[in-house]
Amino acid sequence: MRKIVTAALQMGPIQKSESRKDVVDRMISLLDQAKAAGATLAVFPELAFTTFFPRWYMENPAEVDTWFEAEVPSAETKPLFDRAREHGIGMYVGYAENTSDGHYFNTSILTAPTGEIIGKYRKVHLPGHSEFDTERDFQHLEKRYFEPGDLGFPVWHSQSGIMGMCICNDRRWPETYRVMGLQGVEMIMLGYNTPAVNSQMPSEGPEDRLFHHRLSVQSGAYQNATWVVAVAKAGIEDGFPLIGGSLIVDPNGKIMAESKTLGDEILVHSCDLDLCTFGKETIFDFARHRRIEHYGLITER
Ligand code: CDT
Repeated sequence: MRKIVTAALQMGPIQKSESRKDVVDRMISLLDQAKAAGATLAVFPELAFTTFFPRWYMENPAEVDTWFEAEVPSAETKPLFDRAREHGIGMYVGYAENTSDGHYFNTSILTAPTGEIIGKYRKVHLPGHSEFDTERDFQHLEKRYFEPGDLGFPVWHSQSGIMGMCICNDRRWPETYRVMGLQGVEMIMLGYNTPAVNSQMPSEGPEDRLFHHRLSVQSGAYQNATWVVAVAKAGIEDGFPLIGGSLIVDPNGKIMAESKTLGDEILVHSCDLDLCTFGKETIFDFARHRRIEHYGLITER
């Protein structure tokens, strides 16, 4: 058995006024709980160090830059990385990345339990819009602040398994899971910030939002015979509600753990990666059963 005791570290809201230091202190407290529960893998949300700033329209580049990390770890975030290394916990952490050559991405990194950064992913599917939209109840300006990820969907070997990453809206696209599935992925980690109402259709509220979230994650796990750990930033940020519903889903698509609150909360499950084998060798043995001669349109349009 290849078991990874995995902690989904849901975070409650982060208000616009909160400092990186306060947020990192909260994250360290969650990591300490993960350690006490025996975890060697911890998954944090998308854009974990700040409020979900793409809801704010900004024109001043200097103001935009304040939400991005020019280096990770930085002086402010290093204590988190130090604590993870001391605990022997590998981490998935989402943050806004400002590269040294002037690019902007919605990024996640993966560390090994030794503390080394072993993987980087940049969000491919950017939802929302790039200009202020008067038709929406609130803004979702990811297309303004981020470039589409340029790294594809790689996988990494760590903790005796094959690990993959994606971010929030990526979880709604079957291609995300399948590209990693084709590389044998056994554990997909993802963080998210999902508004609890649809800004373009207020009748679509938290129940629908949670339904589509579970549907996407559970089907991605089942159809690719992989664990998926999906972790929210939840609760009301500066008046704008985000769903919770953090999940640990097994390779059969079944929910093994789900968060109950909209605050900082830890879910722990011992994920046996060998449970991926049956699906990968039978109904989802891609080499035997896929019919790629009929799939061309997927990459043509
Ligand atoms: N962060 C993120 O990707 N959120 C999106 C909201 C979609 S509505 C513009 C999501 O898919 O949850």
